[in-house]
Amino acid sequence: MRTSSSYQLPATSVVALAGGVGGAKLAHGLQMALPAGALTVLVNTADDFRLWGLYISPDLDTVMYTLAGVANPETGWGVAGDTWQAMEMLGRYGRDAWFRLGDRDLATHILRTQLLAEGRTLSEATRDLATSLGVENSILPMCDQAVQTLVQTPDGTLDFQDYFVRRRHSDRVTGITFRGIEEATPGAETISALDSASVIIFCPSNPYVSIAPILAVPGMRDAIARSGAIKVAVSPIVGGTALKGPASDMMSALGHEVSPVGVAGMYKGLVDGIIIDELDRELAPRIEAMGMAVSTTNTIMKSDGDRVELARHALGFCESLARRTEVAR
Ligand code: FO1
Repeated sequence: MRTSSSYQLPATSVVALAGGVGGAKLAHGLQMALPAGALTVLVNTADDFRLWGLYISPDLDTVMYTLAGVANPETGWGVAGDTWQAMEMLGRYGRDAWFRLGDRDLATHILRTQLLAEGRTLSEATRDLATSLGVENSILPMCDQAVQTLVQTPDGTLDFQDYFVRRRHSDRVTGITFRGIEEATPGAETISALDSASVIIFCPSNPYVSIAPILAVPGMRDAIARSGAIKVAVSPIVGGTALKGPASDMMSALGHEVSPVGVAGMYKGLVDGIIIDELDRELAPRIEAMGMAVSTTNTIMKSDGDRVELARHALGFCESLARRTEVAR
């Protein structure tokens, strides 16, 4: 869905940092609110892994399918109307198909794996796939090098999808590391998008396993800090819990307050402001005391209308912060 009355910030070019379903929903809202081509979504790839010989990039695909309008509306990941015959056949071969890959989704993994085997970078393969699906905005992996999130638990260190999907994120998390991050580097397109951005939005994605890996790519924090863009985060924590996934469990296990105040603390120094849900309105003064501007609105995205409303609100908040900065000069 693209609305005809696109919100226009002057000279807008927007970078959204995203991972997972919440991030993809706001990226979709931004796509609907902005002119085609104005948005770059910078996506976590530390969830990527190989399965059945295929290179799977769950967050890139969730963003790509969502922007292409083909995401499964029930799960948020995978393709709408997909079938599961390949998984059923793997079951007949006696294999544990714990990570559910739909038949159409499998085509994406087959083609991406082939493109990478031919020597294309992950950025190039992503552009090829997204363009074919009709996506008019840029989707960029956080880097082209292999980085893997490892989750430390009392039962030992787990690969991310083992922790997240196979074990249903039920283990207590004692630490998170990103294997290979030292060798990672932001791509030239990422640096150029951040340099020329007027707005950078941290989507309501898990701060530990979606946004933190992006920020951990050497040079990324500096590139964001150097950018003249207005930077705003949207809290993924509403009313003391995460809308989806293990973010709130991770926050309490890792010693952060499970609230937008805890989220603000994690992004302090990186963003100019944070959007929190109306339900958390009373927490605004505590965040403002940290030197961060706060705006409240409905952040729960149940419909396409909610996505575009939140995107417009975020862009409007950025515009008001830009005006405030102008006045202060
Ligand atoms: N999440 C699940 O909870 N179960 C699955 O079987 C599953 C399969 C899957 C297949 C392709 C894909 O792109 C994503 C998939 N996800 C699945 C979601 C995904 O693993 C997580 O949401 C992210 O890694 C966390 O951002």
